[in-house]
Amino acid sequence: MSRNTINRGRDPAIALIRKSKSIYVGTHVRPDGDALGSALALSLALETQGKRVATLCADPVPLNYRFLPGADRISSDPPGWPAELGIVVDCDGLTRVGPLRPAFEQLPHLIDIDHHATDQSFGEVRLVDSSAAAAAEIVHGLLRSSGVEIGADIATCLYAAILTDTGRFSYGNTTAHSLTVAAEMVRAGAVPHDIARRIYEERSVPGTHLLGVALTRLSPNHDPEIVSSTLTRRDFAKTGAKPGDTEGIIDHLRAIGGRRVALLFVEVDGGQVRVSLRSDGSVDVSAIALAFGGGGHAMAAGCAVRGSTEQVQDRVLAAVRDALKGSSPAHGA
Ligand SMILES: [Mn+2]
Repeated sequence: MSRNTINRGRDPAIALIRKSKSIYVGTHVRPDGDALGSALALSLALETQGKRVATLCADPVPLNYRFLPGADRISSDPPGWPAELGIVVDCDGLTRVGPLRPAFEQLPHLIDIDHHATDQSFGEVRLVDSSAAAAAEIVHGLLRSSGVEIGADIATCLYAAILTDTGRFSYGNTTAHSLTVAAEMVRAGAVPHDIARRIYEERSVPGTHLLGVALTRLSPNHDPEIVSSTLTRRDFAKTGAKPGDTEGIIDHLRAIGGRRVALLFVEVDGGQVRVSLRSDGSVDVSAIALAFGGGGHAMAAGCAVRGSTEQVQDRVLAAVRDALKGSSPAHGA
């Protein structure tokens, strides 16, 4: 979608916000930096406009994001008061809010702010722009158009969101606009070295052991263009690592040269395997994830698939091989 699409949605969004006194801001389960940064920046901004705001996420805030201004306000349960409006950020479909879905579905008005390529947009106003590197870029545009003053707290949230969704400004989604907004946030008070240290340099000892397990279990070299690794529930039990400790492991796989697709399979409770997919840009992994009920972006996507780790590996790897056959390697990548 073009920038025009989001500009068309911006005025109706501002009008809806203006007439709403109470608002639920929600984001997706297993929240990442963009989910949290976007939801918090928006919540803080709405409060400066005198709104009553609840910030909702079904899962707890991972340790490395607890420094974000307002992180302690995030709740997994809707408050006792009803809202006139719901704003959902960084969600590729309303199902992504998980158990909070009924709380948002019953609201009279809903705004969807998202940047995923697999269009599963919802709500009466949709600010969806797949050219945005992060939902935070769209939130930033909305705040700008609303005349909100962006102070250090909001700037820190938006900077953290863009930093993480662009892989520290290294993924293919990074644009001049991403960097311009980031620079503007630094001018407004975000401190790059402090934010990077808190997000990326807080890995626990059990989390580091889990990373070690993933790295020693790289897939055998049958597929020279694919690299994958698998973590089982036993690995978590043995290392003492928590589910959130898998964050960033896929980046180590992605860093292996000459591989077009990197995959991490993580066995989770309930007989499911969570699959993270990364691409060098020559193949759209969001299409693969979508075929398994997931979603994401061309270069970073995910899905949860029912079955044993072996079954899920076989099925997903077969789909990846098919996709690789139908495309050629990225130019010069
Ligand atoms: Mn995002």
